[in-house]
Amino acid sequence: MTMLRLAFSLILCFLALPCVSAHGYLAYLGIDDDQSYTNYTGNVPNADPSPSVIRQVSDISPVKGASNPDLNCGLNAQFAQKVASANPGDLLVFDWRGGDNTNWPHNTGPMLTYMTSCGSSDCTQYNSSSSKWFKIAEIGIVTNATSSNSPVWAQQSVMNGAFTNVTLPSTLSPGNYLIRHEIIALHLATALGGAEFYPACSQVKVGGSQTGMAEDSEMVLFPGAYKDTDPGIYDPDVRL
Ligand SMILES: *[C@@H]1O[C@H](CO)[C@@H](O)[C@H](O)[C@H]1NC(C)=O
Ligand SMILES: *[C@@H]1O[C@H](CO)[C@@H](O)[C@H](O)[C@H]1NC(C)=O
Ligand SMILES: *[C@@H]1O[C@H](CO)[C@@H](O)[C@H](O)[C@H]1NC(C)=O
Ligand SMILES: [Cu+2]
Repeated sequence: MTMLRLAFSLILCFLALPCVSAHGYLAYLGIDDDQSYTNYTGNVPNADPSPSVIRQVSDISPVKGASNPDLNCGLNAQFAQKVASANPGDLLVFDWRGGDNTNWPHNTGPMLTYMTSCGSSDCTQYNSSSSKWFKIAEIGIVTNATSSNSPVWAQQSVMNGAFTNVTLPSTLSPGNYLIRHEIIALHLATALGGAEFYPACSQVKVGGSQTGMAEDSEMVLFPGAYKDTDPGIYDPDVRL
């Protein structure tokens, strides 16, 4: 960025709204099973909660610091009252928005999806702070997120207003699960501790009769999975 553009965006920052609300949250979760589509509404952070399948967070701001307990399910995440239904192989449709309900404001960094079992309970009172999570999807730099077809972070398409789609593993065992979808925004990751983590947890009951489950050695804790010094979390040369 040239000095002129830098100065200009700093001025815009002082004058314009987008700078104060340049964070966001998971506004909706869609589940597409090929026969029918259900769109579950999340709660605006810190608003009066309505029954939802998405755990409400207290602010649109990011979680900062890889050892922050809020890395688990987002800032001060609360239990949600409802549970979504899904089956192995269903499409999960994550709909992230900026705090003012406009497009997601960031375009730099990966997106990851983890799951954990709530055991025999239905997740509505399940505290996942010491849960073991397994990863079902991750996406970083892609070549088809924009019409130009040049390599960009997949997160660019979220900034452009697209959903982020993830397929539930086709072999997943039935049961009660939390799905933790996470955007990591790296635009400030040139400084140690600068990465912005946006985890969001949704409560689902998976049906079917599959038997697939992750091995213990494939599971991680949140916090625990990342370190502030990891190459993908602290990146002086991050591709902006
Ligand atoms: C869910 O519904 C809202 C309101 O109609 C819509 O704006 C949003 O795009 C939908 N999201 C998904 C993931 O289907
Ligand atoms: C889960 O447990 C942690 C650690 O005790 C606590 O800080 C957090 O508030 C609990 N979460 C909920 C939603 O009760
Ligand atoms: C994600 O899935 C939804 C619902 O099936 C679909 O409308 C949308 O086009 C998909 N988006 C992408 C980027 O594949
Ligand atoms: Cu932000």
